[in-house]
Amino acid sequence: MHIHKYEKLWLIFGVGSLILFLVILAIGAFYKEIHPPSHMDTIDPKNVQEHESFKEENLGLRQVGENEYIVNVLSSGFYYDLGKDENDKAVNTIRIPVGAKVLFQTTSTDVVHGFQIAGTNVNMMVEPGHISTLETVMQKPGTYTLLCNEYCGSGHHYMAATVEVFEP
Ligand SMILES: [Cu+2]
Repeated sequence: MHIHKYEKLWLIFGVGSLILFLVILAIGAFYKEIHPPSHMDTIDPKNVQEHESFKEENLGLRQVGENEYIVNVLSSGFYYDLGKDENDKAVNTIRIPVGAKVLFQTTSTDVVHGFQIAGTNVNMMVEPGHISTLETVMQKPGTYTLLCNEYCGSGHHYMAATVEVFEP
């Protein structure tokens, strides 16, 4: 069968761009580990304390294995509740050793918020009634900002916390 030269070029271009698209998708999914956040678990947004993970004493950073951590966070206007320290002060900085496996769990008690740790692959939408979870490995040491990237009201720009990834 004879295919015209231009038709051949278009076919190569079409198939080539499809392959390029799939390669970019695969790099994002498997190498950079960017996945859509899970919204499988539901919760009553007016009574989040009823859920084990969001009881006051379970908020913030907890070590659950040799190099494994869970971070439970309540997102609400305009503040990330990371629990309290030993002096009963609200925690605004969490420190995680580099290379640690961390499971972030968060939910909202009011409106939709964002949960992004700038410079990492942690980026979730936080919806009232749903528990957003994301597991990641903190790869690079540094000081990162956890911030809200969904406009949630007049104090939106105050909604931030700090994540320090340190060399143990
Ligand atoms: Cu916001």
